[in-house]
Amino acid sequence: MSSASTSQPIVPKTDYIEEKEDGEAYRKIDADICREMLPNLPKEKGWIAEQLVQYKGVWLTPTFALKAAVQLQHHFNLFQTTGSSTSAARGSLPMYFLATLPKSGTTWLRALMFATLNRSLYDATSPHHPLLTTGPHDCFPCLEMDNMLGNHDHSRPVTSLDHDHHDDRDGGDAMIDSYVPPTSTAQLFATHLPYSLFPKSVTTSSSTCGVSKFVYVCRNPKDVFISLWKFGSKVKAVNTGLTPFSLEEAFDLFCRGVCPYGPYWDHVLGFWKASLEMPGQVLFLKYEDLRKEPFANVKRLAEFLGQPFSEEEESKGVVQQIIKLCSFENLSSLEINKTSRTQQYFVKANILVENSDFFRKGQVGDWKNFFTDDMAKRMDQIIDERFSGSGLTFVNP
Ligand code: PAP
Repeated sequence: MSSASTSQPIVPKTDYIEEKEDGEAYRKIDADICREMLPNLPKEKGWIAEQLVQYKGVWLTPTFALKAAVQLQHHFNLFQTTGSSTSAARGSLPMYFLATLPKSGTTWLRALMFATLNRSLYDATSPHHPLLTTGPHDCFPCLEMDNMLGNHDHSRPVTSLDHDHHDDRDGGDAMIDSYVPPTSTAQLFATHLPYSLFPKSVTTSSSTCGVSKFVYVCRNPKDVFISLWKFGSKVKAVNTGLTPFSLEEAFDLFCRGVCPYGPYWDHVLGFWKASLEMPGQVLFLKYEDLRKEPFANVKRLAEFLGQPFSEEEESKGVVQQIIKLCSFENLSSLEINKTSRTQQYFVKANILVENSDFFRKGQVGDWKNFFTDDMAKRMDQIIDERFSGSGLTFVNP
Protein backbone atom coordinates (compact mmCIF):
# COMPACT_ATOMS: atom_id res chain seq x y z
CA MET A 1 0.00 0.00 0.00
CA SER A 2 1.16 3.49 -0.80
CA SER A 3 2.63 5.50 2.04
CA ALA A 4 1.45 8.66 0.34
CA SER A 5 -1.29 9.54 2.77
CA THR A 6 -3.11 12.25 0.84
CA SER A 7 -6.44 11.63 -0.67
CA GLN A 8 -6.58 15.12 -2.13
CA PRO A 9 -4.06 16.65 -4.49
CA ILE A 10 -1.56 18.99 -2.95
CA VAL A 11 -2.15 22.28 -4.68
CA PRO A 12 -2.78 25.78 -3.41
CA LYS A 13 -5.76 26.18 -1.18
CA THR A 14 -8.34 28.42 -2.76
CA ASP A 15 -10.95 29.16 -0.15
CA TYR A 16 -9.07 31.45 2.14
CA ILE A 17 -10.95 34.67 2.16
CA GLU A 18 -8.86 37.55 3.31
CA GLU A 19 -10.95 40.15 5.11
CA LYS A 20 -11.46 42.46 2.16
CA GLU A 21 -11.08 45.81 3.85
CA ASP A 22 -8.04 44.73 5.79
CA GLY A 23 -6.43 43.28 2.67
CA GLU A 24 -6.92 46.51 0.77
CA ALA A 25 -5.61 48.61 3.63
CA TYR A 26 -2.50 46.46 3.95
CA ARG A 27 -1.82 46.57 0.24
CA LYS A 28 -2.07 50.34 0.26
CA ILE A 29 0.30 50.61 3.19
CA ASP A 30 2.77 48.27 1.49
CA ALA A 31 2.56 50.16 -1.80
CA ASP A 32 3.15 53.43 0.05
CA ILE A 33 6.11 51.99 1.91
CA CYS A 34 7.67 50.82 -1.36
CA ARG A 35 7.04 54.15 -3.07
CA GLU A 36 8.65 56.03 -0.22
CA MET A 37 11.64 53.70 -0.01
CA LEU A 38 12.32 53.47 -3.72
CA PRO A 39 14.19 56.76 -4.34
CA ASN A 40 16.65 55.97 -1.55
CA LEU A 41 17.48 52.39 -2.47
CA PRO A 42 20.70 51.57 -4.36
CA LYS A 43 20.00 50.78 -8.01
CA GLU A 44 21.62 48.77 -10.79
CA LYS A 45 20.62 47.68 -14.29
CA GLY A 46 18.25 44.71 -14.33
CA TRP A 47 18.82 41.33 -15.98
CA ILE A 48 15.21 40.77 -16.95
CA ALA A 49 13.43 44.01 -16.07
CA GLU A 50 14.90 47.47 -16.42
CA GLN A 51 16.20 47.81 -12.90
CA LEU A 52 17.20 46.06 -9.70
CA VAL A 53 17.09 47.78 -6.32
CA GLN A 54 18.84 46.71 -3.16
CA TYR A 55 16.61 46.14 -0.14
CA LYS A 56 18.08 44.78 3.10
CA GLY A 57 21.14 43.68 1.13
CA VAL A 58 19.13 41.80 -1.51
CA TRP A 59 18.80 42.78 -5.20
CA LEU A 60 15.14 42.77 -6.15
CA THR A 61 12.98 43.79 -9.08
CA PRO A 62 11.02 46.79 -7.77
CA THR A 63 7.84 46.00 -9.68
CA PHE A 64 7.11 42.78 -7.83
CA ALA A 65 9.88 41.30 -5.69
CA LEU A 66 10.40 44.39 -3.54
CA LYS A 67 6.68 44.68 -2.88
CA ALA A 68 6.53 40.99 -2.16
CA ALA A 69 9.34 41.22 0.38
CA VAL A 70 7.59 44.07 2.16
CA GLN A 71 4.20 42.35 2.06
CA LEU A 72 5.62 39.05 3.23
CA GLN A 73 7.08 40.61 6.33
CA HIS A 74 4.00 42.65 7.16
CA HIS A 75 1.37 40.02 6.55
CA PHE A 76 3.01 37.07 8.18
CA ASN A 77 3.91 39.22 11.17
CA LEU A 78 0.40 40.45 11.27
CA PHE A 79 -0.94 36.94 11.41
CA GLN A 80 1.47 36.08 14.13
CA THR A 81 0.09 38.79 16.35
CA THR A 82 -3.63 38.82 15.55
CA GLY A 83 -4.36 35.13 16.00
CA SER A 84 -7.68 35.55 14.21
CA SER A 85 -9.84 32.58 13.34
CA THR A 86 -8.78 32.73 9.70
CA SER A 87 -5.15 32.72 10.68
CA ALA A 88 -5.76 29.80 12.99
CA ALA A 89 -7.30 27.89 10.08
CA ARG A 90 -4.29 28.73 7.95
CA GLY A 91 -1.95 27.88 10.73
CA SER A 92 -3.15 24.31 10.82
CA LEU A 93 -1.91 23.70 7.28
CA PRO A 94 1.75 22.98 6.71
CA MET A 95 3.47 25.33 4.30
CA TYR A 96 6.10 23.85 2.03
CA PHE A 97 8.34 26.32 0.25
CA LEU A 98 10.48 25.41 -2.71
CA ALA A 99 13.24 27.99 -2.45
CA THR A 100 15.81 28.68 -5.15
CA LEU A 101 17.92 31.37 -6.60
CA PRO A 102 16.60 31.70 -10.18
CA LYS A 103 18.05 29.14 -12.60
CA SER A 104 19.04 26.67 -9.91
CA GLY A 105 16.44 24.00 -10.67
CA THR A 106 13.06 25.52 -9.82
CA THR A 107 11.22 24.01 -12.79
CA TRP A 108 12.56 20.55 -12.09
CA LEU A 109 11.82 20.61 -8.37
CA ARG A 110 8.35 22.03 -8.92
CA ALA A 111 7.58 18.98 -11.01
CA LEU A 112 9.25 16.57 -8.59
CA MET A 113 7.50 17.99 -5.53
CA PHE A 114 4.13 18.02 -7.25
CA ALA A 115 4.46 14.49 -8.59
CA THR A 116 5.83 13.10 -5.32
CA LEU A 117 3.26 14.67 -3.03
CA ASN A 118 0.34 13.80 -5.29
CA ARG A 119 1.40 10.28 -6.22
CA SER A 120 -1.46 8.58 -4.43
CA LEU A 121 -3.83 10.40 -6.76
CA TYR A 122 -1.84 10.55 -9.95
CA ASP A 123 0.16 7.58 -11.08
CA ALA A 124 3.34 8.91 -12.66
CA THR A 125 2.82 6.60 -15.64
CA SER A 126 -0.75 7.71 -16.26
CA PRO A 127 -1.43 9.32 -19.65
CA HIS A 128 -3.63 11.74 -17.71
CA HIS A 129 -1.04 12.93 -15.24
CA PRO A 130 -1.52 16.71 -14.79
CA LEU A 131 2.15 17.37 -15.52
CA LEU A 132 1.63 16.18 -19.09
CA THR A 133 -0.66 19.09 -19.77
CA THR A 134 0.31 21.60 -17.08
CA GLY A 135 3.60 23.47 -17.13
CA PRO A 136 5.60 22.99 -13.90
CA HIS A 137 5.29 26.69 -13.18
CA ASP A 138 1.52 26.35 -13.00
CA CYS A 139 1.47 23.44 -10.57
CA PHE A 140 1.69 25.71 -7.56
CA PRO A 141 2.12 29.44 -7.05
CA CYS A 142 5.20 31.56 -6.76
CA LEU A 143 5.08 33.36 -3.43
CA GLU A 144 6.31 36.70 -4.68
CA MET A 145 4.85 36.74 -8.16
CA ASP A 146 1.59 34.86 -8.23
CA ASN A 147 -1.77 36.42 -7.91
CA MET A 148 -1.83 36.73 -4.16
CA LEU A 149 1.19 38.93 -4.26
CA GLY A 150 3.02 41.41 -6.40
CA ASN A 151 1.03 40.95 -9.59
CA HIS A 152 0.50 44.01 -11.72
CA ASP A 153 -2.78 45.03 -10.09
CA HIS A 154 -1.58 44.12 -6.58
CA SER A 155 -4.90 42.45 -6.01
CA ARG A 156 -3.84 39.94 -3.38
CA PRO A 157 -1.99 40.18 -0.11
CA VAL A 158 0.37 37.37 0.76
CA THR A 159 -1.95 35.53 3.05
CA SER A 160 -4.72 35.25 0.50
CA LEU A 161 -3.89 32.10 -1.38
CA ASP A 162 -6.45 32.34 -4.11
CA HIS A 163 -5.33 30.78 -7.35
CA ASP A 164 -7.23 31.97 -10.39
CA HIS A 165 -8.42 29.01 -12.43
CA HIS A 166 -10.62 30.93 -14.80
CA ASP A 167 -8.38 32.68 -17.17
CA ASP A 168 -8.83 33.15 -20.88
CA ARG A 169 -5.32 34.15 -21.75
CA ASP A 170 -3.31 32.59 -24.53
CA GLY A 171 -2.21 29.09 -23.88
CA GLY A 172 -4.25 28.80 -20.72
CA ASP A 173 -6.75 26.26 -21.89
CA ALA A 174 -4.63 23.21 -21.48
CA MET A 175 -3.72 24.25 -18.00
CA ILE A 176 -7.26 25.03 -16.97
CA ASP A 177 -8.57 21.75 -18.35
CA SER A 178 -6.08 19.82 -16.33
CA TYR A 179 -5.99 22.03 -13.30
CA VAL A 180 -6.42 20.05 -10.13
CA PRO A 181 -8.92 20.96 -7.45
CA PRO A 182 -7.83 22.48 -4.15
CA THR A 183 -6.87 20.58 -1.08
CA SER A 184 -6.57 21.29 2.58
CA THR A 185 -3.58 19.07 3.18
CA ALA A 186 -0.74 21.52 2.49
CA GLN A 187 0.17 24.76 0.86
CA LEU A 188 2.94 24.69 -1.70
CA PHE A 189 4.82 27.78 -2.79
CA ALA A 190 7.85 28.37 -4.89
CA THR A 191 9.94 31.36 -3.94
CA HIS A 192 13.19 33.05 -4.89
CA LEU A 193 13.26 35.21 -1.78
CA PRO A 194 16.28 34.64 0.48
CA TYR A 195 15.91 33.13 3.91
CA SER A 196 16.85 36.45 5.52
CA LEU A 197 13.68 38.12 4.18
CA PHE A 198 11.33 35.56 5.70
CA PRO A 199 9.87 36.74 8.98
CA LYS A 200 10.37 34.67 12.09
CA SER A 201 6.70 33.75 12.01
CA VAL A 202 7.49 31.56 9.00
CA THR A 203 10.96 30.29 9.82
CA THR A 204 10.23 29.40 13.44
CA SER A 205 8.43 26.09 13.67
CA SER A 206 6.57 27.02 16.83
CA SER A 207 5.00 30.04 15.12
CA THR A 208 1.30 30.66 14.74
CA CYS A 209 1.76 30.14 11.00
CA GLY A 210 2.08 26.43 11.69
CA VAL A 211 4.64 24.10 10.19
CA SER A 212 6.84 25.61 7.48
CA LYS A 213 9.40 23.60 5.60
CA PHE A 214 11.84 24.74 2.96
CA VAL A 215 13.24 22.63 0.18
CA TYR A 216 16.25 24.53 -1.10
CA VAL A 217 17.98 23.74 -4.37
CA CYS A 218 21.49 24.98 -4.92
CA ARG A 219 23.31 24.88 -8.26
CA ASN A 220 26.94 25.69 -8.89
CA PRO A 221 27.35 29.42 -9.51
CA LYS A 222 29.00 29.10 -12.92
CA ASP A 223 26.09 27.20 -14.43
CA VAL A 224 23.57 29.47 -12.66
CA PHE A 225 25.30 32.46 -14.15
CA ILE A 226 25.24 31.12 -17.73
CA SER A 227 21.64 29.96 -17.40
CA LEU A 228 20.57 33.35 -16.04
CA TRP A 229 22.49 35.26 -18.69
CA LYS A 230 20.92 33.19 -21.48
CA PHE A 231 17.41 33.48 -20.02
CA GLY A 232 17.80 37.20 -19.24
CA SER A 233 19.19 37.96 -22.68
CA LYS A 234 16.07 36.66 -24.32
CA VAL A 235 13.44 37.81 -21.85
CA LYS A 236 14.84 41.30 -21.34
CA ALA A 237 15.02 42.00 -25.07
CA VAL A 238 11.46 40.77 -25.64
CA ASN A 239 9.97 42.61 -22.69
CA THR A 240 11.85 45.89 -22.44
CA GLY A 241 13.35 46.36 -25.88
CA LEU A 242 16.62 47.07 -24.05
CA THR A 243 19.88 45.60 -25.24
CA PRO A 244 20.73 42.56 -23.14
CA PHE A 245 23.99 42.44 -21.20
CA SER A 246 27.12 41.28 -22.93
CA LEU A 247 28.70 38.24 -21.30
CA GLU A 248 31.40 40.44 -19.74
CA GLU A 249 28.96 42.99 -18.30
CA ALA A 250 26.71 40.27 -16.90
CA PHE A 251 29.67 38.47 -15.37
CA ASP A 252 30.93 41.59 -13.65
CA LEU A 253 27.48 42.27 -12.17
CA PHE A 254 27.11 38.68 -10.98
CA CYS A 255 30.55 38.75 -9.35
CA ARG A 256 29.61 41.97 -7.57
CA GLY A 257 26.54 40.22 -6.23
CA VAL A 258 24.10 42.03 -8.52
CA CYS A 259 21.63 39.47 -9.86
CA PRO A 260 17.93 38.86 -9.15
CA TYR A 261 17.58 37.89 -5.46
CA GLY A 262 21.39 37.99 -5.12
CA PRO A 263 24.10 38.11 -4.08
CA TYR A 264 24.31 34.43 -5.02
CA TRP A 265 26.53 33.55 -2.03
CA ASP A 266 24.27 35.24 0.54
CA HIS A 267 21.24 33.41 -0.84
CA VAL A 268 22.94 30.03 -0.77
CA LEU A 269 24.60 30.52 2.60
CA GLY A 270 21.39 31.72 4.23
CA PHE A 271 19.63 28.45 3.43
CA TRP A 272 22.77 26.37 3.96
CA LYS A 273 23.18 27.62 7.52
CA ALA A 274 19.48 27.20 8.23
CA SER A 275 19.66 23.61 6.96
CA LEU A 276 22.52 22.89 9.37
CA GLU A 277 20.71 24.47 12.30
CA MET A 278 17.27 23.05 11.50
CA PRO A 279 17.64 19.98 9.30
CA GLY A 280 14.04 19.01 9.93
CA GLN A 281 12.86 22.32 8.56
CA VAL A 282 15.24 23.05 5.70
CA LEU A 283 16.33 20.42 3.18
CA PHE A 284 19.37 21.51 1.18
CA LEU A 285 19.63 19.77 -2.19
CA LYS A 286 22.14 20.25 -4.97
CA TYR A 287 21.15 20.28 -8.64
CA GLU A 288 24.28 18.31 -9.53
CA ASP A 289 23.54 15.60 -6.93
CA LEU A 290 20.04 15.28 -8.26
CA ARG A 291 21.44 14.82 -11.73
CA LYS A 292 23.88 12.19 -10.55
CA GLU A 293 21.76 10.37 -8.01
CA PRO A 294 18.12 11.17 -8.63
CA PHE A 295 16.84 8.05 -6.85
CA ALA A 296 18.46 8.79 -3.49
CA ASN A 297 17.60 12.48 -3.66
CA VAL A 298 13.95 12.04 -4.60
CA LYS A 299 13.65 9.62 -1.69
CA ARG A 300 15.17 12.24 0.63
CA LEU A 301 12.67 14.76 -0.71
CA ALA A 302 9.69 12.49 -0.05
CA GLU A 303 10.89 11.68 3.47
CA PHE A 304 11.47 15.31 4.27
CA LEU A 305 7.96 16.20 3.13
CA GLY A 306 6.50 13.52 5.34
CA GLN A 307 5.59 11.08 2.57
CA PRO A 308 8.38 8.52 2.36
CA PHE A 309 8.13 5.88 -0.35
CA SER A 310 7.00 2.54 0.98
CA GLU A 311 8.89 -0.66 0.22
CA GLU A 312 6.07 -1.67 -2.07
CA GLU A 313 6.29 1.59 -3.98
CA GLU A 314 10.03 1.19 -4.32
CA SER A 315 9.71 -2.36 -5.57
CA LYS A 316 7.09 -1.26 -8.08
CA GLY A 317 9.46 1.38 -9.43
CA VAL A 318 7.39 4.41 -8.38
CA VAL A 319 10.48 6.51 -7.61
CA GLN A 320 11.95 5.86 -11.05
CA GLN A 321 8.61 6.59 -12.68
CA ILE A 322 8.46 10.01 -11.01
CA ILE A 323 12.06 10.73 -11.99
CA LYS A 324 11.28 9.83 -15.59
CA LEU A 325 8.10 11.92 -15.66
CA CYS A 326 9.99 14.98 -14.35
CA SER A 327 13.12 14.52 -16.40
CA PHE A 328 14.39 17.29 -18.61
CA GLU A 329 14.01 15.06 -21.63
CA ASN A 330 10.38 14.25 -20.90
CA LEU A 331 9.15 17.65 -19.73
CA SER A 332 10.90 19.61 -22.46
CA SER A 333 9.37 17.39 -25.15
CA LEU A 334 5.77 17.94 -24.02
CA GLU A 335 3.58 20.11 -26.18
CA ILE A 336 2.60 22.31 -23.21
CA ASN A 337 6.26 23.09 -22.56
CA LYS A 338 7.25 23.46 -26.20
CA THR A 339 4.60 25.78 -27.48
CA SER A 340 2.71 27.51 -24.65
CA ARG A 341 3.09 30.43 -22.35
CA THR A 342 1.11 29.54 -19.27
CA GLN A 343 2.95 30.64 -16.13
CA GLN A 344 0.13 32.42 -14.37
CA TYR A 345 2.22 35.00 -12.61
CA PHE A 346 4.27 36.09 -15.63
CA VAL A 347 1.18 36.28 -17.80
CA LYS A 348 -0.60 38.40 -15.20
CA ALA A 349 2.38 40.67 -14.79
CA ASN A 350 2.46 41.10 -18.58
CA ILE A 351 5.93 39.61 -18.78
CA LEU A 352 6.38 37.47 -21.86
CA VAL A 353 8.09 34.20 -21.05
CA GLU A 354 7.56 31.00 -23.04
CA ASN A 355 7.38 27.72 -21.15
CA SER A 356 10.23 26.57 -23.40
CA ASP A 357 12.43 29.32 -21.91
CA PHE A 358 12.65 27.23 -18.74
CA PHE A 359 14.20 24.35 -20.65
CA ARG A 360 17.52 25.08 -22.28
CA LYS A 361 20.14 22.34 -21.86
CA GLY A 362 19.74 21.12 -18.31
CA GLN A 363 23.40 20.11 -18.16
CA VAL A 364 26.02 20.22 -15.47
CA GLY A 365 29.12 22.12 -16.57
CA ASP A 366 27.76 24.03 -19.55
CA TRP A 367 29.70 27.04 -18.22
CA LYS A 368 32.82 25.51 -19.78
CA ASN A 369 31.43 26.40 -23.19
CA PHE A 370 31.38 30.11 -22.29
CA PHE A 371 33.94 30.95 -19.60
CA THR A 372 37.42 32.23 -20.37
CA ASP A 373 40.23 31.16 -18.05
CA ASP A 374 40.15 34.57 -16.38
CA MET A 375 36.44 34.29 -15.70
CA ALA A 376 36.88 30.85 -14.15
CA LYS A 377 39.71 32.14 -11.97
CA ARG A 378 37.71 35.12 -10.75
CA MET A 379 34.71 32.96 -9.89
CA ASP A 380 36.87 30.37 -8.13
CA GLN A 381 38.40 33.10 -6.03
CA ILE A 382 34.99 34.39 -5.05
CA ILE A 383 33.83 30.86 -4.17
CA ASP A 384 36.92 30.45 -1.99
CA GLU A 385 36.40 33.74 -0.22
CA ARG A 386 32.71 33.41 0.33
CA PHE A 387 32.30 29.74 1.14
CA SER A 388 35.49 28.76 2.92
CA GLY A 389 34.73 27.51 6.41
CA SER A 390 31.04 27.04 5.63
CA GLY A 391 31.37 23.34 4.91
CA LEU A 392 29.58 23.80 1.59
CA THR A 393 31.37 22.63 -1.52
CA PHE A 394 30.35 22.80 -5.14
CA VAL A 395 30.28 19.97 -7.57
CA ASN A 396 32.08 20.88 -10.76
CA PRO A 397 32.78 24.45 -9.65
P1 PAP B 1 13.51 29.56 -12.77
O1 PAP B 1 14.18 29.74 -11.44
O2 PAP B 1 13.48 30.82 -13.57
O3 PAP B 1 12.18 28.88 -12.69
P2 PAP B 1 15.00 27.18 -13.21
O4 PAP B 1 14.01 26.13 -13.54
O5 PAP B 1 15.56 27.21 -11.85
O6 PAP B 1 14.46 28.60 -13.63
O7 PAP B 1 16.25 27.06 -14.17
C1 PAP B 1 16.20 26.69 -15.48
C2 PAP B 1 17.34 25.71 -15.66
O8 PAP B 1 16.91 24.42 -15.23
C3 PAP B 1 17.75 25.58 -17.10
O9 PAP B 1 19.14 25.28 -17.08
P3 PAP B 1 20.10 25.60 -18.30
O10 PAP B 1 19.87 27.00 -18.73
O11 PAP B 1 21.50 25.40 -17.79
O12 PAP B 1 19.77 24.61 -19.36
C4 PAP B 1 16.90 24.40 -17.54
O13 PAP B 1 17.36 23.78 -18.69
C5 PAP B 1 17.00 23.50 -16.32
N1 PAP B 1 15.92 22.53 -16.22
C6 PAP B 1 14.60 22.75 -16.45
N2 PAP B 1 13.91 21.62 -16.24
C7 PAP B 1 14.80 20.69 -15.87
C8 PAP B 1 14.68 19.29 -15.53
N3 PAP B 1 13.50 18.68 -15.55
N4 PAP B 1 15.80 18.64 -15.18
C9 PAP B 1 17.00 19.25 -15.16
N5 PAP B 1 17.17 20.56 -15.48
C10 PAP B 1 16.08 21.25 -15.83
